[in-house]
Amino acid sequence: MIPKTNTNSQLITIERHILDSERKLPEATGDLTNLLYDIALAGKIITNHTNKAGLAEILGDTGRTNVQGEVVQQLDEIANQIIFRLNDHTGRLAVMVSEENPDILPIPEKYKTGRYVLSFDPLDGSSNIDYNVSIGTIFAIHKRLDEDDTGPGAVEDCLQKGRDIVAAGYILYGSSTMMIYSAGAGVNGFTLDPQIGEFLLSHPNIQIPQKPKYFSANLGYKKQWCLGAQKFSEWLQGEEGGPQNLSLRYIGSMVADFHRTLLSGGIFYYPVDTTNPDKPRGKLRLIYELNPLAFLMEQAGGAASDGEQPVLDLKPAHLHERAPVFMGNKELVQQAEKYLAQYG
Ligand code: AHM
Ligand code: MG
Repeated sequence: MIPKTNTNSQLITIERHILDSERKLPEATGDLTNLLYDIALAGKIITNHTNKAGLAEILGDTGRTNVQGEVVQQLDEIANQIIFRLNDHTGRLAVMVSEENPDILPIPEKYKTGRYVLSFDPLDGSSNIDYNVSIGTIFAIHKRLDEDDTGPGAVEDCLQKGRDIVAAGYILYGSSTMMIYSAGAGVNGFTLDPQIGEFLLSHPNIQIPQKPKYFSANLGYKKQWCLGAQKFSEWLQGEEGGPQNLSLRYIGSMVADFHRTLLSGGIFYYPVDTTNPDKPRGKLRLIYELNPLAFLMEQAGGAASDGEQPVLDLKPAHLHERAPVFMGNKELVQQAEKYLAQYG
């Protein structure tokens, strides 16, 4: 007997979706498709590890030995290595760069290099791991600056603007694992079915809802923020004619706060802490965190700004550059820019 299903809904795996999108591009070589698929695979392997994160062996400090006398690794280091090792030998990448490493990650000499550059934060929100709160992997893909170059990639290849991203996305390890990505033609979301080990299309063509529902920021630091960000927060809470009905949500994992903002509408922001001279440009990292998510937000009809200009137009001067961020519904981001311009 044929099982009762909604015959209008197709089951589309991420592999099929990526392949179908590629077929629409006559110049595509398949490299980007395979690269995205390898990232999805990394997400499945990391899911396996995060699901076991409550077990002592994984939660121990790096360098400590467990009862078997093995050196224990932290989950963010494990995720970092999984992504690197899945991608170092495929011939698709010229170079990689990770939030976990101070310098670029060259492709080992024994392997061929390729046309693409992969930037990633292997496990964003890692301070939340011990509390069983959602964390995620964030990534962006650029073409190398000189596509005909067959030598190793260089730091300049990694210092490109977000505006030149070819594809970006994140994998969210939450109550289920989801992968959200865009290759420049809209944003699509896939949920991992753990029984069959496949990401299935669950959120086609994501657009940020017009009516914002939540705002999201660490208001615990409000007094340390610049006056513009403080005034903007008060406006969000209904002062000076601001919205009367926005709810506050803050997880402290940017990838999870972003995901909720994308699906529900609203704004996520992380301004500059004026009392922290070590971080004059805020906390979040432009290359690994802000650019990929800003790319998705713009693709979904929203906006992302550092308070003055679109995040995607910022040119990183160094690999671990930070920037303040305001991302979500366009009119809320514009309002943030207005307050920052007015009060500084
Ligand atoms: P991480 O890369 O060390 O995990 O730090 C980044 C995280 C973001 O996910 C999150 O938005 C932010 O730090 C939270 O910071 P805070 O605790 O200052 O609110
Ligand atoms: Mg991070």
